[in-house]
Amino acid sequence: MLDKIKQAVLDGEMEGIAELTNQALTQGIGAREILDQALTPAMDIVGEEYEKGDRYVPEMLISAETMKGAVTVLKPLLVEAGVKARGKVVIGTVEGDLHDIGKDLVAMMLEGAGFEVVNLGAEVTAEQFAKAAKEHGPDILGMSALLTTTMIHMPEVIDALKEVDDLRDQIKVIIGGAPVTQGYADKIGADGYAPDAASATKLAKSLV
Ligand code: B12
Repeated sequence: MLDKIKQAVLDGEMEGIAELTNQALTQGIGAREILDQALTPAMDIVGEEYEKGDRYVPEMLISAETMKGAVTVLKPLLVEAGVKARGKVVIGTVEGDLHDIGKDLVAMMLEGAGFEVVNLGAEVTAEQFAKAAKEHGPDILGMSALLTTTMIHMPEVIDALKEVDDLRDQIKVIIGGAPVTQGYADKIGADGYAPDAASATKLAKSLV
């Protein structure tokens, strides 16, 4: 059963995943077991295949969606059992930028890896990022930018975090998006950069 669920995530079988997950639960397999022994290993493989170039973005999205379908079924049980999230991430695309496909992919992969994710959407101003950081108290704040004209808002967000109760000291800041580089992350004082969703998950795990 666990192998079947793992394979369904790898194959992106969105339609059947909720039923399959429910079947496993009915057979007495625990929610935690399904998460740790089927879903998480499947997404690890998806991430590895993407990094090697054996899997493309649409396939990764479909697997991430399939995983989400299973997680939706398991979530109430996991919460009941007191399984703590790996950490909390607030993520959004910066002001003036409406590209959200990559950011949503990162958000989905983070959820798949066990993080609680607050997705602020696109065109998020520095003030909105800072307000959300104060409200949700995340471990990590993630920013995405796809335009050279909008990535310049990233340091503004870092400054805004410094201005609200020294939030900058309590939160790790990670950035990404096509024009963004490790060099830019270093320049603006971010804690990390990742070129894709799979490495964003690795980065987030390493920071909490
Ligand atoms: C789809 C798209 C659009 C769609 C966006 C739809 C949407 N809802 O997102 C639409 C049509 C609306 C659009 C509009 C525009 N676009 Co556009 N768009 C693209 C396109 C083709 C694909 C972007 C994409 O989704 N890639 C797929 C995802 C999966 O990849 P990704 O975003 O890079 O994300 C990955 C990583 O970067 C990383 N990542 C992303 N975010 C984060 C965050 C964190 C924290 C981390 C760790 C990692 C991470 O992980 C992601 C997943 O692996 C790109 C070209 C390209 N090939 O990139 C142009 C592109 C980004 N657009 C461009 C431009 C110019 C525009 C417009 C200005 C066009 C115009 N004249 O109107 C407008 C701007 C609108 C605005 N204000 O934002 C240029 C940008 C040039 C530049 N250097 O500034 C590009 C590069 C095209 C080009 N070659 O000219 N666009």
